[in-house]
Amino acid sequence: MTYIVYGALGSGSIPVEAALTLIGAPYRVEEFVTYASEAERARIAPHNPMRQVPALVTPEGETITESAAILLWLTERHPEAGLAPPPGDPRRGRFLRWMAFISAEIYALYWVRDVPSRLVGDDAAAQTQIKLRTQERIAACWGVMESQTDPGRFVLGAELSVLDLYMAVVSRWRPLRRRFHEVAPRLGQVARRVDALPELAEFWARRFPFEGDYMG
Ligand SMILES: N[C@@H](CCC(=O)N[C@@H](CS)C(=O)NCC(=O)O)C(=O)O
Repeated sequence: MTYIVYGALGSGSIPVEAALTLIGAPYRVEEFVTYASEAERARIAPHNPMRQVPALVTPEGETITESAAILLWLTERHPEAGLAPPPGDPRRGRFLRWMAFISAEIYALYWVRDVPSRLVGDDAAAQTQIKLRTQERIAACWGVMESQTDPGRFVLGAELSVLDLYMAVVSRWRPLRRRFHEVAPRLGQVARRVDALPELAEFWARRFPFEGDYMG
């Protein structure tokens, strides 16, 4: 019954690993630092042809890719953990909306941002523009989410869900948290609460420590 997570420190596997930690399910991580090198991307290709982390191998041996799909699947498999409003719950639409939004509108931009030459080749000026414009787009998306949600203790209200884990991790990437707090102050408060969850303290310290320039 052990899950395998293909992941990397500080990457999109972190919300998946955090969810498994809260669920209390046994899992092990196989490290593929795909954002760091072509060699690592080649190494993960047999598991995920998109050459990305995260991927999850279920206890039945199925491999699931796409962070949002993995998180949703885990909430369905482990409803007792209460990490998502169930189908029929009035919060369900909002939950699905923002899970898809973070995945499609924000996370997807990092494929370009991390390696701008993928779209513009060796043109250094164009690469700089891509970095700047994706950064602005990401900040604008967080601003949209801020304006369209009414967070309480967590994004959907009183209860923690995988949406909070997803947002807390992705908002630590560029343009980094300081900017995130500027454009999304209420969501920023939620992110701070997720950072401070006692049940994840050891996990954060090990897999995504609060050091370096994450605040920006
Ligand atoms: N749509 C994917 C995106 C995954 C992704 O971009 N992962 C990054 C690490 S955070 C990666 O592996 N990047 C290497 C690459 O795209 O070449 C998901 O949501 O899981």
